[in-house]
Amino acid sequence: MPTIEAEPQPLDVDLASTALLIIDMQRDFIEPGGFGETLGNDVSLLKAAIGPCKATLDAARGAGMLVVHTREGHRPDMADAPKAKVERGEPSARIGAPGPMGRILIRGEAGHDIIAELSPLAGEPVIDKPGKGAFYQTDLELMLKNRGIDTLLVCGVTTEVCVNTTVREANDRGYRCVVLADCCASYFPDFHEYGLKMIKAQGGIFGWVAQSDAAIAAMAG
Ligand code: C5J
Repeated sequence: MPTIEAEPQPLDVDLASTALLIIDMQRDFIEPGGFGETLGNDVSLLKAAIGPCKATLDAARGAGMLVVHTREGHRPDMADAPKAKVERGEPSARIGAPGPMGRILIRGEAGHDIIAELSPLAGEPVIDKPGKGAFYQTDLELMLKNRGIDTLLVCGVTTEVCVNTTVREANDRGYRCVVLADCCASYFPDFHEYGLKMIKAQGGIFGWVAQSDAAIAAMAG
């Protein structure tokens, strides 16, 4: 069984029961004109995660692993968007408002798409989630259970928001999560750093943290 060099300690992984989970690598967060930028963020800071994510995705596909993608967003009628979430930010640039990539954070709009570099292949599940956590109001847990998955390699954006929320949800459900540090990014570099520290502290209270190279080596081996 391959071992991933990780912190706080190396972890043995059975690839047949391990999935790659790629969180919200969407145009709305990563490209100018989307939700991330309307909130006042420098979206260029997220670009560093794209190359490592792509290399990890290629390795997972090569190893025949389950790959699951998520997208944060809402129905066009916004019936699934809580008022408290919609009310944040400048009124002209809130969720549902028109932007250069279509309505902000709305399913079916260009901004909601996963970036071209990480486009899902046919057969790879895409989970549309209304919240920050990928387990909230989705069928992710059922899918993982039906596939016998007990370990998740987690990539995506942003580290301290949707990645951390999902890892905490997964940890409480009994999944072993290995967060791939260079496959994640934040608009706030210090939040990225501390988001990862929070996961691996206290003996790995929420999970493990590794670099993509270590995961790729385990997938290849
Ligand atoms: C945010 C996310 N940051 N995918 N969403 O609002 O992390």
